[in-house]
Amino acid sequence: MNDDAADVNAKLIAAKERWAAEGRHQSGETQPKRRRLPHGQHLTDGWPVLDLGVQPHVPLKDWRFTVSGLVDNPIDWGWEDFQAQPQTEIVTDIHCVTTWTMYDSRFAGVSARHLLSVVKPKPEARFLVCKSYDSYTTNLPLERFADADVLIAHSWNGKPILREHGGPVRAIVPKLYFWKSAKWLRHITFLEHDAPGFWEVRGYHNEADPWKEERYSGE
Ligand SMILES: Nc1nc2c(c(=O)[nH]1)N[C@H]1C(S)=C(S)[C@@H](COP(=O)(O)O)O[C@H]1N2
Ligand SMILES: [Mo]
Repeated sequence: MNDDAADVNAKLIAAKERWAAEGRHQSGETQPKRRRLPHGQHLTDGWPVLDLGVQPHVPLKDWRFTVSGLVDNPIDWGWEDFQAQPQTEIVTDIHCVTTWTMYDSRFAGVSARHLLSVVKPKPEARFLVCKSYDSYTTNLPLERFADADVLIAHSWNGKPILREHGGPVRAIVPKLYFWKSAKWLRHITFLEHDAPGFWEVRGYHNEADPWKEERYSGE
């Protein structure tokens, strides 16, 4: 090495020594970053439609939403009662057990938290079942339903949710596989004991957390 090269080399080593002291390139994250796409999922272009072969037609004038079971204040809302509640918007990714994931959907409606503040579940209420106009059911622990991002939704990306996607009103439970989000929502009942729903008694996982790949109950 000639003198010039030795000089450059020494400067480089000194610089690296300084970076080491400064902790350069250290991200500062104490945990690996969570990926956005859960394992086993792929991004979908459109929004697929999944149902039991029936897409109930519920005119707004006939629409009812009732809550009963272990609550202090059971409700029976028509469309205007529902619209008169405080409105909430969320932007969320949704994950279907059939492996599609859709990013950044904007849903509007009444938050589960607001609904809970109206119906006031009794202390012994620990679970609930959503029942739909097509007779579909799905069950949730009360603590999952009480998450800040759970909605009784009427709009998607600024427009009424189409009938094929569960309009006029469907549940949105963003943190769980999408079968936990009942379309054509008609009724919620609060219970002391868990009561597995349509897919939950047909081999789907009771908890349905996509980040744990809780797809089927046999796993
Ligand atoms: N009432 C009702 N809700 C339902 C279903 C259904 O058949 N009936 N299917 C579930 C399943 S398996 C999925 S994946 C999503 C599909 O919603 P989408 O058709 O809007 O994509 O709705 C869920 N909610
Ligand atoms: Mo599904």
